[in-house]
Amino acid sequence: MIVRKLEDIVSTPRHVKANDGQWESRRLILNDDAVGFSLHDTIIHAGTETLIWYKHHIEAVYCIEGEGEVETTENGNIYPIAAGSVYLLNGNERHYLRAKTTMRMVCVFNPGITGQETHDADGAYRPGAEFNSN
Ligand code: 9YT
Repeated sequence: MIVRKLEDIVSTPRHVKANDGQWESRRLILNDDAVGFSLHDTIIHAGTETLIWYKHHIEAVYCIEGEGEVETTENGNIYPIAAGSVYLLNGNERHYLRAKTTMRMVCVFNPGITGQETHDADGAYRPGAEFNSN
């Protein structure tokens, strides 16, 4: 069994900040824990917009604080998100995430991410270590 505390992750290499400063992600469970997913406690800073496109991962995002919205770019649909809302990117949807207030999200990625990823120019994370093993 593994037990970790958020306070033990803050300001370590498991605490990753977006290149453009929109979010910071505290990565509680990572790919090298070998359980098939990663689990992050993520802060989205108020007033920010992030273009995200996880082409290689499924992500579930459970908002526990704050409010904002997600816009899927293929159709312009807008989904208001507030504490208690979950969204699941089960179609690798390209989307904007906009935080009206500071949002706190519990994020689950399948496959798990390796730990140091920040978004590339498309808003994607590269495929995880499981794709690079041979
Ligand atoms: C909600 C979302 O996707 N935010 C971007 C950061 C990412 N979820 C992460 O690595 O924690």
